[in-house]
Amino acid sequence: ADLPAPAPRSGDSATLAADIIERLTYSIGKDAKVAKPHDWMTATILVIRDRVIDRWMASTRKTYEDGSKRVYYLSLEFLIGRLTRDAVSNLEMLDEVREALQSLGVDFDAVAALEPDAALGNGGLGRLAACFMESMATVDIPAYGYGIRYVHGLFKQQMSDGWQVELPETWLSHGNPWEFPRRESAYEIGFGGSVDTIGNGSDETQRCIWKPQERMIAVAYDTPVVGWRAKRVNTLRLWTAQPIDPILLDAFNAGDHIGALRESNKAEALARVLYPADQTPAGQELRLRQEYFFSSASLQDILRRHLQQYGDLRTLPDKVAIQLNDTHPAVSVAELMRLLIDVHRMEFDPAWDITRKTFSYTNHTLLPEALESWPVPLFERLLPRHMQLVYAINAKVLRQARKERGYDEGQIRSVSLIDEGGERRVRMGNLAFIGSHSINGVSALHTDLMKQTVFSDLHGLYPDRINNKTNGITPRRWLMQCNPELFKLIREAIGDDFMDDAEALSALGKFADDTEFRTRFAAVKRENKIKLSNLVARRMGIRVDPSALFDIQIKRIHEYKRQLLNIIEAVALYDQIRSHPELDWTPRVKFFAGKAAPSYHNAKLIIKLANDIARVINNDPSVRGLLKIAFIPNYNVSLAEIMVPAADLSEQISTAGMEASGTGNMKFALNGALTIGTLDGANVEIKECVGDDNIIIFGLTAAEVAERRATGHDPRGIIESSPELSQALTAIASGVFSPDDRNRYGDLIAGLYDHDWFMVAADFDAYAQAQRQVDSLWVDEEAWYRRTILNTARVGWFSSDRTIRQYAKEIWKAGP
Ligand code: DL6
Repeated sequence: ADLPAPAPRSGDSATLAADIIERLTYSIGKDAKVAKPHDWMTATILVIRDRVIDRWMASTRKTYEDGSKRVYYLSLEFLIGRLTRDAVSNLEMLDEVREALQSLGVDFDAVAALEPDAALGNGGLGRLAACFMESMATVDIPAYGYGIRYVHGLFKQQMSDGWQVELPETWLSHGNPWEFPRRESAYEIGFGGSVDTIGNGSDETQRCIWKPQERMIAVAYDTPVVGWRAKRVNTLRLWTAQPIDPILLDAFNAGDHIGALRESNKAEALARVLYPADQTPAGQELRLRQEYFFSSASLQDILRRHLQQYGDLRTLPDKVAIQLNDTHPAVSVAELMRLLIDVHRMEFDPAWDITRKTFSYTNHTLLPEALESWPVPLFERLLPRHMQLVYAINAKVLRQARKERGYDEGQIRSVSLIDEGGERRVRMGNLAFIGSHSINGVSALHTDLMKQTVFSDLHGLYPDRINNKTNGITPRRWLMQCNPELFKLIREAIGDDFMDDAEALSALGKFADDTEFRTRFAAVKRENKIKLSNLVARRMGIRVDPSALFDIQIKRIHEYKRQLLNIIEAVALYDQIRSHPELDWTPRVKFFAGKAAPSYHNAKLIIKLANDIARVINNDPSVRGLLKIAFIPNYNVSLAEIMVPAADLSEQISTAGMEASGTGNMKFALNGALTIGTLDGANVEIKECVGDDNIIIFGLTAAEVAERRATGHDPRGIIESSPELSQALTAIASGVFSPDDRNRYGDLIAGLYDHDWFMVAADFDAYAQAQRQVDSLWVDEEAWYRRTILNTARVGWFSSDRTIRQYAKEIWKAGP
């Protein structure tokens, strides 16, 4: 029967205000007179959510009706941050919501700031997934994000005497008004047990029945993701794990009260914590369980939806595209094969054909230590049926490699799904590659290196599969929302086109030579710098001068990202300022923020070093405030939203060849910062867009780094021939900055003399020189702002809308 549809909710401020009061009363049960700030936040979110729901249902209905292809983005990480401002702004209701709350005596910004950051990711990979979700809705692609609803997102970072201390993150402690539990969308997930074989055909035709020893239920929680101008609302579906039997009553009645909750605890442990490792292997059984759990739940959900609408799995690749975000969901390849063959009774070959046509895989790192692999015995114990399928797929591929390509034993070893060197391991990168029709890198350089290095033999076998999709960022969050004053200024200058097409920012180029515009651009930057200055004063008691050059490096702490290079340069500069007080030094504040993986010793030591050095330099009167250092604790998306608009200089200084893309580099350039960087990741393409005069490039190229590593280089010689560098290193190593423990940095610095794997010593002089070039550019204020305006004008191409359109057209064959 035709059921009456509710009237869409109005967005005028009077209705919004009345609805907020209604929610406060009837959903939260609070009188406005006694409502706490959190109550206002929840009521406001519920009212905004209603406006989102109207469009959400319309989007879902439309996809059913027109039979469009759906895209599924499988990612173990979604680094979302706060959602409310995003949603309100994309609904274009910011002024109305602000007004509505104001009429109730409540400040919107204060309410929005209460929302916890959803930190369900470690860094770039997770933030990219969040930008992609927003862009998929914006460019009108029917899409679902699938992941895990971690109870504890990425740990909170505190500093204790300059050392990183990790505390649990509790984003759900006040509930999450954005999400909808979907108890009906529940799937059984198995682990362990044995496989019964029926029939006696070849490996590929036998029917197998997996009898898992352990089972649990995956239950969905849905969060709507609103695209720009609310054209479409997509779904982020996160899984939580529940036991099949919440309590083992027999055990309980027998007095074993703890044992009675065994199943329940085991299930809940699975989705409890996000693995905090970034680019380092999380070699834990729980991690493999998480990967399989969310892959299986998502695939069962996808197949159910497809069957319900189309009734035939053979059309899966026509209607479904599944993107594997890195190798974390790679076990999906084996799981889809299992579901097609064992559950839906398909033969191996057609199942394999469907699998490959459905999956595509994005690689996000070339670091060998971050390429996932699992010990065969562990994989076999947890997923015995999948192990059989991995062997069957492997046999097929290796046969083809030998026969069709004449691969020799070395090449066979390299393309195999099983790493036979030492302990036998299942290679998840090879599984994702072999099971996909498209494998993409995330910047032009990274994609080339993928072809030449990790996947060279697989590329030889399947030369059409590797392609590039340079990363992007959503300009809504990373310009409109985080930098409202700059957004307003741009809009006044060039009109609204850039709001729907970031590349239209190019019209701003002509304002680079307009003195009045430059002055206003500089004034906006100054206001943003004042905000950041206030934040460091408030949180850390460090006073900084907003007219100094704000030099910012924010990202995970990793040796290849070379925060150490930046810190050593600060020490060298400190020496120079003291030795030459007569010179005209550019006042500079070096800001750092970022988390280190809890088990990553050197990364944590680098944080301590930054703090040790900051203490000495910030308190040395002979520096006269010309150099200050602030390591701001607990970096997250919300902090980035304050730091990015305040930057004059963006530090993108990774060892060339090691940063797959970077996305911070794009955010800073869009907000009018100049980049100092190596020819690494997307820096290469940023340089092409902004022009050589508007970026400061230094250091070894990826090819030169590879060459030095292959032929060996002499860091000791390099250090000894650079007085600035050797003086800085000697000071650090001898304990000048760590009088309480003079040997603290001995080993860290010795590593630079001995091998310098990350080319810190090798690039030091070039970096220091580039920094002095920055100083001299800074002096000419007009020319500086001319350059920064050109950065903003020329990086519209790095919008994730562009990236998503490329995925849609070239990989998924989906969307308008
Ligand atoms: O593609 C997103 C992002 C890149 O911008 C960074 O350059 C890259 O380091 C990061 N990769 C990872 C890999 N983690 N794992 N596995 O986070 O991806």
